[in-house]
This record gives sequence, structure tokens and C-alpha cells, in this order.
Amino acid sequence: MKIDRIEAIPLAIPYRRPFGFASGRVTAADHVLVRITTDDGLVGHGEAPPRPYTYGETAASIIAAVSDLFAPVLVGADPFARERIRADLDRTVANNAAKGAVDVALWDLVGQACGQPVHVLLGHAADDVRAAHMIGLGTPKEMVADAVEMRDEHGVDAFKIKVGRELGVDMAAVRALRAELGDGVELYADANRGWDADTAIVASRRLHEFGVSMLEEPNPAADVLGRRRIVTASPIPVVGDESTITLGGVARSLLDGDSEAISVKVARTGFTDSAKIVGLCEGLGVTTVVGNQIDGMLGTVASVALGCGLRALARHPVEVTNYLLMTDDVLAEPPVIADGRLAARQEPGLGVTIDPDKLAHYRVD
Ligand code: MUC
Ligand code: MG
Repeated sequence: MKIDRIEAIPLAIPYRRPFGFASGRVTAADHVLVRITTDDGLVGHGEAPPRPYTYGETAASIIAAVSDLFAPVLVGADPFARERIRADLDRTVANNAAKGAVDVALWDLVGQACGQPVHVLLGHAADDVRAAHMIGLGTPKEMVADAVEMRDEHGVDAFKIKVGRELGVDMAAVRALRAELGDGVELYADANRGWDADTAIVASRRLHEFGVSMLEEPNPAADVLGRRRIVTASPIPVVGDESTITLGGVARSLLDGDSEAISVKVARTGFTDSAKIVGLCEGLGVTTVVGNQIDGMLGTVASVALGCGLRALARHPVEVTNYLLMTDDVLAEPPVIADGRLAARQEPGLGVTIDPDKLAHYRVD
């Protein structure tokens, strides 16, 4: 089996409402659908969400990387040879989401060729995962309403609260969420580098009092000594996300004492490097959680496959709800979150079908 063709298709799908966080704001899904076709007619898919505030990538840069830099090394390659392909792709630095989408599409092809779903190929730790919902920035009232909708409509009982603003505003939101949701739900927080070290240390203590279990990216990790002071002073673990976007980056962050747990995202490390990161962390006794790159439906299906594939990830809630922000998407069958859980697809590969009418409607090339 050889790769015949690789396409990078820009999409534009409106949101029901904007999603805000300390480092940026998303108002529409301008994702890039990566489609790889083989000489025997299999078609694999991956989704690259452009996140300039995190990786410096835009839809245009992702399309250029896939079409101009990656396609020449991919065409003619065997999709099973993911390590060789990755070595070729890594001659280009960065472009994390573009590389992640290519890797996901390759695993989709491999799964289809083997007649096995991706989560089974990864290790089949579970058939479904608990869902976590990411609550975007807003007034305390808006944030509570968002959480209540997720709890009441989908049974979700784990929430990542976006913080990183003025402390009083953030703590009012956390207090309101805990009061409304009760002690039984899991709350953790993500500041997306919005605080300085002193603020983050105060915040970590107050978050702990509200029973918040983890604090993601409290400040810029490049403020090295400030980050170390936070890790030392915080009563709750500091999670690396945008400061830990590669296997080597995770190793460096853990060894330097910048992070104590790691958010793993299929959108940036695909399945291949995500599994390597999880293995590294497992060996070190470091918790890993599946994060969300504000993914669409395809990225969500991939995140669930990763979470169900590896036991270290299956233990924790997986961030899967962001696709619900979108008014629509190009998958023929949307994911379904029921009783707070999301199941892995049982069909070979990712088990997704692209709806041709929706694709024609939402593609903007
Ligand atoms: C998250 O976990 O930080 C927001 C920015 C980004 O890169 O990912 C999202 C969610
Ligand atoms: Mg984060």
C-alpha cells in the first residue's frame, strides 16, 4: 500500500458562541481537513485546528506545510512506515498541528488496512472514557450556565475551568461553579499563561480551597524561576500543556521541575508521539490527561481513541466537548456524549465518514 495523494482542505464552520481563554478567543472553526488517499483506494483523515496563540500556525501555514513540505515526502510512502515518515517530516521544525493531523490520518489508514479500530491498535485499555468539559471565560453566571447545560444534557461531571484573568473575577467564577455543581464533581483549572508567578501562587492556594485538583499553565514556562516557584509553592499539581508540546519538551519540562502532570493532545502529537509521551510519563509516575485543542468532531473522535487506547489516559476524564460549540461539522455521524461518557468507535481506523454535502458546503478553498 502506498500513498497516492494528500490534500489539505480549509473549512469554515460557524460557532454557536465564542470560546475565550487567557491567551486567545475562538469564534469559528477554521480547521484544515487533511485527507490521505492510497493507491488501493483507502482514505484516511486528520483534523488540524490552527492555534496561532499556541503554535504560531494558521490555516494558510498548515495548508502550505502539508502541500509544499510534507506531500513530496508522503506521496509514494507506505502508511505503515510512520517512524520513517515522521523522520522526514521532522526535517521541518514545528508545524505541530499540521504534523499531528498527518499522523492521525496515517493511523486511520493503518486501522482500515488492518480491519481494526485505532484504540484497539493502541492497546484497547477501555471501550469508553469519562468526558470532561472545558468552561470558557465569561461572567460567573455564564460559566455556571455552561457547566449546568453540560451536566444536565450530557451527564458531564468533570470540568476544566478557564482562568488567568484578574484573580477576583476568576475566583468568583470558581466559587460559583463549586456552589452550583457541588462537591461531587471534579474541577481543575487552566490559566493559559495568564498570570505572573506571584498571582499564580496565591491562586493555587485559593483553588485548592475550592477543591480544584490541578492547575494548567499558570504562567509562561519561559519565566523559568517564576514557574519553579509556583511548582514548589502550589498545593495542587501544575500541568504542562502549551509548554510541553513535544516528547523532548515534556522530558525537559519534567526534569527542570516546570510541570508535574502533562496534558496530551492528539492535535499536536498525533497518536504516535502522544503514545511516546504517555509512556515516558508512565515510567516516571507522572499523570497524563487527554486535552482538547478546541477540536472539531474528527479531533474529538481521535482524542477518544487515544484515551481508550492507553490505560494511563483511560483513568482520567478526557476533554471532548468543544465540538459542541460548533453549529455543524463535516462528519456524517457526530460523537454522542451520554451519561458523561463517550465511546470509542468500533469500525476500522477512526471509524469516520465525511459527509460529502457538508464538506462541499463548508470548504473554503
Ligand atoms: C487548552 O487546554 O489550553 C486553548 C488554547 C489552546 O492551545 O488549547 C486550548 C485549550
Ligand atoms: Mg491548556
